[in-house]
Amino acid sequence: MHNIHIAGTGLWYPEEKITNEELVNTYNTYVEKFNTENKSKINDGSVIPMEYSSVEFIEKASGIKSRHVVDKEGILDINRMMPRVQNELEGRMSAHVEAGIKASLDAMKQANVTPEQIDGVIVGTSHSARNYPAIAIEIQNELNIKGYAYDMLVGCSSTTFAINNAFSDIASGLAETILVVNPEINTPGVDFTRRDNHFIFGDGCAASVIQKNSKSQKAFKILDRKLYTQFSNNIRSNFSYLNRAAVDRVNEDKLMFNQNGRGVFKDVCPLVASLIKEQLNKNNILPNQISKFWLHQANGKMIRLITSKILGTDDFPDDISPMPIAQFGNLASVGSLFAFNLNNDLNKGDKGVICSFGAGYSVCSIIVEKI
Ligand code: CO8
Repeated sequence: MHNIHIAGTGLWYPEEKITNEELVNTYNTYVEKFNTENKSKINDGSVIPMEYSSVEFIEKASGIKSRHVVDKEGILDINRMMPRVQNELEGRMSAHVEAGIKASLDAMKQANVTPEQIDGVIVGTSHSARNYPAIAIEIQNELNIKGYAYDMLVGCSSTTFAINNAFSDIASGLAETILVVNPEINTPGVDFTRRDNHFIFGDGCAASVIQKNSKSQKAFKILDRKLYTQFSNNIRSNFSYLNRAAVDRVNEDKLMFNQNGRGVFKDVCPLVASLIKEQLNKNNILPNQISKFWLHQANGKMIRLITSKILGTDDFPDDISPMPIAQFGNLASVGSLFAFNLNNDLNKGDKGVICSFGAGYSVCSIIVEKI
């Protein structure tokens, strides 16, 4: 039997925050400008008028009320509609590394570990900031950690898949303590001129220390992991190094995040609920013995629906499945870890499920127990 723990977790998010009102106000001003500038083409039918967004729609459809972002001014500037960020050039620290270090220091403090005790660093994220050198190696270098480091990409399941890799490395004897870091600087990839996408994502980063025989007060034992993938184009980014040489070159904006939100909702809710139910069953745990479901934060309705399918009832308190999505929006792969970090004050023996799901499709569910 392995005693492998989530010894501590840490978060970082930008101070700047955009409310739905601010976002919709900018978007609707942009729409008004577009429709005015294209009035004659709209009238002769050659251009389709843009439609207005609304605060009511956003809150009802997603449960999102605000999101923290790396650059509020750039996103709300109707002549820009995107954050101002810098290229990942040598000579200055990567924004992903900076975010990663802040979350890591928080996690290491909670786990009560020093850099010398860490054997490796795994970065899991839905977006690679660059192809190489790995962001994880830069973090390893900045924190003076020995051993090895690498990056991995599994869409919105990158955080839990990375925790899973850390567990496997420890279980196989390769390491005793691994730092998992998950920067999710999403807003540079969002097309804020698209009504169906402009409200979804925020920026943030989480880190966790996965350790054999942790003595940390905050430690949770990892009881079981379940991983599942199934190919789908319903959440897709075609942005790639191939783009510059492509003979069928298209506008970069069209290559960024794209999704069929309805399709994702329909496919993923039953899939995740049945995977978690199977996993609990295999571990002889009843759904009502789970104190918390820390689920991927893509949509409030989705979180409630999945929880009700697992519990077999609609009648459960909201705090069983915490929803930091209201404040942070969709944080891609770190949503479930934000939910975990902000709501894990449990008693010894209490059990919970950390589960991410998203692009791929990819799902990773981890059952934990407070020690
Ligand atoms: N304001 C007003 N009306 C709107 C708006 C808006 N902003 N947007 C759409 N509408 C309209 C539509 O046009 C539509 O009108 P009509 O009925 O006349 O056609 C109507 O409202 C309903 O639209 P939808 O069917 O699209 O609305 P939904 O109720 O389905 O809600 C959601 C849309 C919120 C997107 C919902 O479908 C959802 O959350 N689905 C799940 C999506 C999901 O889980 N995605 C995972 C993504 S995260 C991930 O995997 C990692 C990706 C990597 C990160 C990328 C960062 C850039």
